[in-house]
Amino acid sequence: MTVDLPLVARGKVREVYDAGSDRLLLVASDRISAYDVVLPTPIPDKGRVLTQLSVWWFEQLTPVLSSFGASHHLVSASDVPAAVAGRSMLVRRLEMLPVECVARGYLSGGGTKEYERSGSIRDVVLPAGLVEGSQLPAPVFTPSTKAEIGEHDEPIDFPRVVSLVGAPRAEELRELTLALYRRGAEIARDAGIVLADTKFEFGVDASGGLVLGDEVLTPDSSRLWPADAWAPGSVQPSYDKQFVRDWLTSSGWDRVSEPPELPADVVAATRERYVTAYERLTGTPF
Ligand code: Q0Q
Repeated sequence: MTVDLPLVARGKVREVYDAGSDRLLLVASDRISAYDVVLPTPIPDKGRVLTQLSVWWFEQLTPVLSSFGASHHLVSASDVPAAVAGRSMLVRRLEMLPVECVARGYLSGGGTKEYERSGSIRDVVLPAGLVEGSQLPAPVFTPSTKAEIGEHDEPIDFPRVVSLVGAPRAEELRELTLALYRRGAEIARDAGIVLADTKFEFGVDASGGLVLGDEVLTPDSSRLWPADAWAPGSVQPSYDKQFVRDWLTSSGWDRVSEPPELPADVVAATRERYVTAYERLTGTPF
C-alpha cells in the first residue's frame, strides 16, 4: 500500500509527501539502518512507535517552545491516509533552516574525536580527562550543515551558523536547542534512559516564526543509552540498535557488501526495545 500523494523527499527510513499548499506528510517506515546502511529486514512497528514518540515529545516540549515564542510543525497524526495510519504526521510546510541543530550532553562519536584532537567541542573548552561516554559539564550546541541525502553532515562552528541565518536567529537556535535538549534529557533520565545527544531541525513559517520540525527525540535522531548500563570509558550500548549491531558484527558482515537479513530473535528484541522506550517515556502502553 502506498501514499497517493507526490513524493517530495526520501530518506533512509522516511519519506516526505506533498499534502497541499501548506502541508506535508512525513511517513516513517519500519526500515532500520545500522552503520549508515539500510538493512533488508524491517522491524515491525518501528515506524509507528517512532511517530507516536515524536507526537508525544511535541506535546512535552511545547512549554519550552512557547517560552521562546516558537512552535512546532505538527498539525495532525490522525488525519492521515489509512495506508500509513499511525506512522505518519501531517505537518505545516516550513522554510527549513540549513542547520542541523545538534545538542550533546555526553562525549561520543565525532564529539570524542574533536575533544581528543583539541580538548574542546566547537568553541567550548572542556576539562581534561574526559573519555568516551563522559557526561559533559554542560550540554554543548554542535551544529552541522545539512548534507545531501546519503552524505554525512559537515560540522560547522557558530560563526558559520551566523553567516547562514543571521546573528539573532543563530543565538535563538543555540539557546532553544539546548533548552529542548535539557528538558528531553530530564524526562528521559526519569525513564531510565540517557539522552546522550540529539538533532533538531527548525524552519520558519509564513509569519516568520521559528518552528520545530522533523522528528523529535526519537532513537533515529538521538543517541539513547540505557542508564543502568552507563559506564564512561568505552562506546556505550545503544538503547535501540545494540542487538542489531552486535549480531551484524558476529555475523562476519564486512560492512561493504550487501548486509545480511536479521534473524527473527534480533528483530523481536529490537522491536521490544522501541516499544519499551515508548512505554517508559510516555507511561502509556503502545
Ligand atoms: C522537510 N525534511 C527531512 C526529511 C527525508 C524527512 C523536508 N515541516 C517541513 C519539513 C519537515 N519536517 C520539511 N520541509 C518543509 N516543511 C523535512 C529532512 C527528509 C525524509 C523525511 N525534508
